[in-house]
Amino acid sequence: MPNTRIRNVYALEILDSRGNPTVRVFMELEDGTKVSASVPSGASTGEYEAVELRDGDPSRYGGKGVLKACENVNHIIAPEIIGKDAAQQSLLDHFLIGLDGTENKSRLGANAILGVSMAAAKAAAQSQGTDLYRYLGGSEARRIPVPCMNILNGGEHADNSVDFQEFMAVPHGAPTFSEGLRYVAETFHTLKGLLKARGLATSVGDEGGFAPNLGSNEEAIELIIEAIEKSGYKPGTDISIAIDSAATSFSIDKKGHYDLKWSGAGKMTSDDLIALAKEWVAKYPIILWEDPLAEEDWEGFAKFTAELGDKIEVVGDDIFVTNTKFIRRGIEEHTANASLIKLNQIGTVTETVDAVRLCIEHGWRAFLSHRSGETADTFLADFAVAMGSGHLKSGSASRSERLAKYNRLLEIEYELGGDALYYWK
Ligand code: 2PG
Ligand code: MG
Repeated sequence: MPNTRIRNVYALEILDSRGNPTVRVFMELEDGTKVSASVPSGASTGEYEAVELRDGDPSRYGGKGVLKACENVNHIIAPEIIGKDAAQQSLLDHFLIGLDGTENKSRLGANAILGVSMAAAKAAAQSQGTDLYRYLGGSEARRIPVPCMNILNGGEHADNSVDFQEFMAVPHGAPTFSEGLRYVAETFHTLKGLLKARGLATSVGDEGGFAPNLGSNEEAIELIIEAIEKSGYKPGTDISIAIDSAATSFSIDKKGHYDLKWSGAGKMTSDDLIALAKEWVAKYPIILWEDPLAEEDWEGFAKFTAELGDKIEVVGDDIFVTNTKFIRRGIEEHTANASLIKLNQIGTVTETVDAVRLCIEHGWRAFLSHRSGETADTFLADFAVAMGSGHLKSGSASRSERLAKYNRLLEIEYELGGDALYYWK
């Protein structure tokens, strides 16, 4: 048996895909295994996410430095976990939660804790000569997620006139992951041509999708449908559309009032947004809708789900923040029928696994997700296969930090050969 005890662990401040500091943790085991893990960072964050510790020192990176989080790894966490077994993931994660001692990981920082937690999983897998997806998911781990590719960006991820943050192309009709990826990558390129032909910008947003100024939010859908067709695919059969409104970013109070400020469409209530969604779902091949309403709008969310939950997947992101406490409430109140899953919203691998399991046990779906600030780390790809939850979003077909995850999934599919599974539901 390899010796998976931790010999050394330390953290380094690195930069993410937006050029903002984030944490990279290095871990070495007694058997000589060496790994590193890098932590992502969001822009449209939920209020109750685990705390991403930032230095707040305006003289460095506009206050966004993460030296404190790194010091916490080096001076508080390291001395406590050196000698512990990296292969005992949940014991280690619960030890870290206890060492932090707060409910939202605000003392040591979720960025510090998650880096250590991910590094331990990677180190234990590597030491055992096992791929990470197998180590975390066992021999059953063979379902490759459908790539929900965010080809058109708006909201806080872009500087354009589109209110909804993400318009994703979902190749659920493809026979395999690699074919699905090809379907949507081709659609991305076709969309570029369509935008160019209309004299619209083809510069990209934070997640690599195009960020043109459009006349309305609906135009985004119409353009994507045109791109799907022009690429030779059938909307609704080969490729459908998923939307992340990220509605918290345009909510103006905690009472179900919104301002679609980027497009200039103006003020709307929860009921208006629900009516709009009903109209679009009837008209367009929409398969999934994330954060159609804001994180505090539990009532609006439940209404949305009552109206549309039998037709599409309704995903809660900011409202659940990958936290079993909020997901459990959502299950009881029929708030949605799926939860977005982001490792750094909750801050340890074990708690993220718990959130996925809770969803699946209650007939909900778990939608695995990157953050808008990413690194080249491919942990998410292996994690999504390990969880077998059937779909993931990792941005568009541009920007290497996005493609790194899709490319890792290609590798996993290749390695699994005929054993790989690919289906939407
Ligand atoms: C989201 C995410 C990822 P951010 O809202 O789902 O796409 O964005 O990381 O900015 O929260
Ligand atoms: Mg979201």
